[in-house]
Amino acid sequence: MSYDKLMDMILNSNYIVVLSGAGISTAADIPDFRGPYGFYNDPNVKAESVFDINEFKNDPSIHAKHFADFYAKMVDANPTKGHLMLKKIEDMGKLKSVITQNIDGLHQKAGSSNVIEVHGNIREYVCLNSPHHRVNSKDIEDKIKNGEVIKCTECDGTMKASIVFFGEHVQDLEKALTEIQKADLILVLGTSLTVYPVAGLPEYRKDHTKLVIINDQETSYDYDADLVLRDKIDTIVEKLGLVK
Ligand code: CNA
Repeated sequence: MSYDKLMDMILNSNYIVVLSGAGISTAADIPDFRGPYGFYNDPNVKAESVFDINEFKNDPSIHAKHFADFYAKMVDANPTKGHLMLKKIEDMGKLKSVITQNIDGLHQKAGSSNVIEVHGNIREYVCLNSPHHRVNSKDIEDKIKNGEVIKCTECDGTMKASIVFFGEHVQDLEKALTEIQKADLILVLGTSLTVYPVAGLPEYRKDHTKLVIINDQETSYDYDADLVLRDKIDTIVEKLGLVK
């Protein structure tokens, strides 16, 4: 019944905007943060500090050590059925943009054309001394996968992946907000909606805009949604039948 309702909502919309999180990529074997098998539930990792900019400046080796495996998983992953379904909805002329908190690049790998990466991405490393000192991650991949701290070849500063750490500003927030305000349907997929300011973006939607939340755990915005599907994303894909 809810799946039929979701399908109707998709078919009756003309400007769908997606807000995605780590949960859309768990089926590609990339752990999320707050799900039951997430990074935050790993007793061997002090997860909060691994992605904290002040901790990183203090001692980048802790981040480098823990990021190695995570990076390898992301860079070698293929898009999930969830990513492919979104591309399909774009091809139907319905979906106009994907705002993602993810850094793994899988929406682009699936072919989505308008992806707003509010938490950055892993494609480049940037020097802490100068935003102009950049290197393509592919060129230093062995070092990243070995858990080494990356040093800038221009000034010997410390480099970090161009992802947004806790304590840093999110990227393209204005662009994301503009999309939210253009939307007639917002699909939120695989995010715990706990990381701000991105979690609050759907609150800025227009009065007529419908909100759907698809997540296997409860979120604090469920009360505000027109439809909540507390399922695995793969289950939704299967029920909608848009991707085999
Ligand atoms: P989160 O806080 O870990 O939440 C993910 C949510 O998805 C949880 O509520 C899970 O229960 C749910 N979930 C997991 N798998 C599925 C599934 N198959 N179907 C349905 N629901 C599922 O992650 P958020 O994205 O909300 O938090 C934002 C952080 C996480 C951003 O800064 C990201 O950069 C960061 N992150 C990104 C990746 C990635 O790029 N793949 C991976 C891990 C963390």
